[in-house]
Amino acid sequence: MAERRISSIDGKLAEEFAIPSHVEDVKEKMADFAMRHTEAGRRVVLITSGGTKVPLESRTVRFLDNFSSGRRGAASAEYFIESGYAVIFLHRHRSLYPYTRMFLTINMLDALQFKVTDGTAGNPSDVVVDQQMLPNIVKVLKQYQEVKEGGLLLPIEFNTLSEYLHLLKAAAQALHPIGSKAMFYLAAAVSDFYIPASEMPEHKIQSSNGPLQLSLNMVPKILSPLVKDWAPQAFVISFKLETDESILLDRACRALDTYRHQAVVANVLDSRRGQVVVVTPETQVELRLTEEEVQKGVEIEERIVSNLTSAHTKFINPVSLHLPET
Ligand code: 9Z3
Repeated sequence: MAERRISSIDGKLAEEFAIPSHVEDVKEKMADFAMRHTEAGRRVVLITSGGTKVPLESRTVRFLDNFSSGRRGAASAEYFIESGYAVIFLHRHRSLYPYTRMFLTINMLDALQFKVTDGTAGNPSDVVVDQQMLPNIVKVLKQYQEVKEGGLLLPIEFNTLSEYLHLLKAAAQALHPIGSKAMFYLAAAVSDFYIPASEMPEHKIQSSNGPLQLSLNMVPKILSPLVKDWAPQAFVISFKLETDESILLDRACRALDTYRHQAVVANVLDSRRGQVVVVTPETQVELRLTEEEVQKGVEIEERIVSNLTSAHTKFINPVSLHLPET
């Protein structure tokens, strides 16, 4: 019965969601990355990040989108790398990116100047940075270059829901060989609804036809085959977002019950930057920043990553029960 459900999700994926042409190349890259780092003694985390775009026309003019900025995923990638992980960063095109995320609101051209020599500016080869406009730029640049040199971050982009689904499946299969050393940190805000290719108009929907009524199908729950079939030994974390706090923990527990993975990070839209609950089958741990910590620039992702990396260690090396000899 369970097997039939899994294969029907797989079938649906192949039939109703266009397969990106580069998926096999990306899968090979991810598998090589995972194997190389595992052999070097590192664990590997696959982070999904950002929202998804659901097209309304196949020659897409309009689409449905959501709020996610990708900040959770980008910040978490940095803390995982700091904790010794290698990171596959499966992110929405143009959502926030590790390290550069800190400078996104700054106009680069305002932060750069030609160097002034002999009272004259203008040697085009000498450009200097105004470090007041780019706070921490030296520290962040150093970190970024170390990460690049160590090959610790593998960025993979998606745009549409179809790309996200196929690339996540490919990632899960690519990480299968490293077993429990793999963590899945599914922070992307993925649409629950879509229009199947067979029902999508090819051309731009005409407003002259009057008001538009949309009927959307349910997106298959791919957490199910991911946990049971594609990467059954991995440590899997999903995220649950609600706007109504009173139903949040119940929904998180239900997800754990349904998919049988290791933890759900539960958060409410408005308070997500300062407060989450990490829900496992045995525990509910609230992580919350104080006002003072927020002022100091502490980020909740540091706490989330610290909690989950410890749990991952226990997952990989379960403490064996030593009974006293009689
Ligand atoms: C989350 O709950 C993430 O924490 C956020 C992060 C998307 C809220 P930002 O990108 O926000 O930093 O702006 N992600 C999962 C949200 C989600 O759609 N989950 C689904 C659900 O709740 C299923 S996994 O049903």
